Amino acid sequence: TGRKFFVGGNWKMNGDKKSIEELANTLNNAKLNADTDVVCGAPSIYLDYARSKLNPNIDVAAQNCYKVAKGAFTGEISPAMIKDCGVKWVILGHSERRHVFGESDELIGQKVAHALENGLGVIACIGEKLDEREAGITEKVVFGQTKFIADNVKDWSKVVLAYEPVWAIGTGKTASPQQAQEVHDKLRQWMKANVSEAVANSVRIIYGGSVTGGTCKELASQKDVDGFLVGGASLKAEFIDIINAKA
Ligand code: G2H
Repeated sequence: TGRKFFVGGNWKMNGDKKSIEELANTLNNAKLNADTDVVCGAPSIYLDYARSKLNPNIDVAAQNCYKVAKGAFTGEISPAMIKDCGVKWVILGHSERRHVFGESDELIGQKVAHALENGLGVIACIGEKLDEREAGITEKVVFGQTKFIADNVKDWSKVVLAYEPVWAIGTGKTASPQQAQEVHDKLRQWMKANVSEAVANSVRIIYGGSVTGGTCKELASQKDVDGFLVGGASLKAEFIDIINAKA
């Protein structure tokens, strides 16, 4: 496909200095497929620490950021601060940000625009809830979320789209390879119709939701699955198998 495989870890609100150092040692000493981009999403307070412990071939991502550079926004961090810590990526629009913290499509779009303007790469997350899938509106939901992201992107080479069905997140219920492939294919068609054919062919669409060492290979073999965003399994040595899923 010409699209470089991309595997992101999303540590969520887990870990401490001791466990991050251990995980970094494990990843630093592992044989990682050189044809895969690897990014670890650390809690904001440990971004600097994670960056200092991981080898340079492993990138770090923030799990969120705000939509402006600085100011009176207690508790928030900006893309400029993330970059200042040597961190190149940010995860935006994760379902936990949307559904636990009530972030709107509009706010996520504004964050995407600001992060890109400030030179960060963006892992932009979308995904339907179980009731939406059961109501047959999966496409409508993910296309709608994608539009708010797409309207804020000029340079798609800095964006990775992460499809994460909410019903598969942290539930141990991975989407089947067919279910993932079907939505990824539809998203690529949407990109072709609404952005451009070139972007549709080059943008990486990664899958997230209970990916494990056991499920990653078959998912990775799907034509439009260009990598993963991994939560629980990214905290374990199993993450190495997922990085190396594309043989
Ligand atoms: C989905 C995923 C990582 P998990 O949120 O973003 O987490 O693999 O634990 O389902």
